[in-house]
Amino acid sequence: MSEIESKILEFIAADEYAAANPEINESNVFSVSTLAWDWKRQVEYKCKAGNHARAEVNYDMFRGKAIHEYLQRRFEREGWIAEFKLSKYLDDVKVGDKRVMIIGHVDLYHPDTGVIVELKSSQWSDKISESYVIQAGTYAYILHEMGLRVTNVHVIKINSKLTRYTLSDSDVTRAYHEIVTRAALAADNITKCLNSPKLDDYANE
Ligand SMILES: [Mn+2]
Repeated sequence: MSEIESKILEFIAADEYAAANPEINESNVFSVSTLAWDWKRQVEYKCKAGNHARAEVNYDMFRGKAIHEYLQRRFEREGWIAEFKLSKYLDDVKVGDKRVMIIGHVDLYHPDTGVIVELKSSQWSDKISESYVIQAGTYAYILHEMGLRVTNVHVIKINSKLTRYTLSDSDVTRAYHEIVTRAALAADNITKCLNSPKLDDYANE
């Protein structure tokens, strides 16, 4: 393999997220997007060793990253903030004796107008799924709680056509409460598995 091929593969496979957010490796730090997708996935990440192996070229993931970065770069020229990082401790949710922190990155946020955009690009459906609404709604809830302006919250699905869903206030509240519920379920299961000597058994539950 030539040097240039190695470099391209290395760039495609790079886990920039974990490099930029090392706290995600802590047992009590959960990702909003993972919880929104499936809280059991969050338990697996914390409880199952060696689950991070990926295919040499995960094309779907690369395609998603490329679409996000292209659009974010264009929006940034117009005053939007890309990958706006947020985090929040959940006082009543613990792994062992450590409070759980949820972290996330808003794809696009415009601080002057208060608009939030969550971009989605998976190809299997045009549908705006409930998990996308839960993710975007949680971001909106936390930004608002931080005292930042939040007016409109959109999920935009990019396929051969664009599909938009704009969240209602009740979507936002419901989303946040759903994430806290899921974080609590994940935390209980993670606490159990970390206290269990038989970590491998957990995968079959
Ligand atoms: Mn996104």
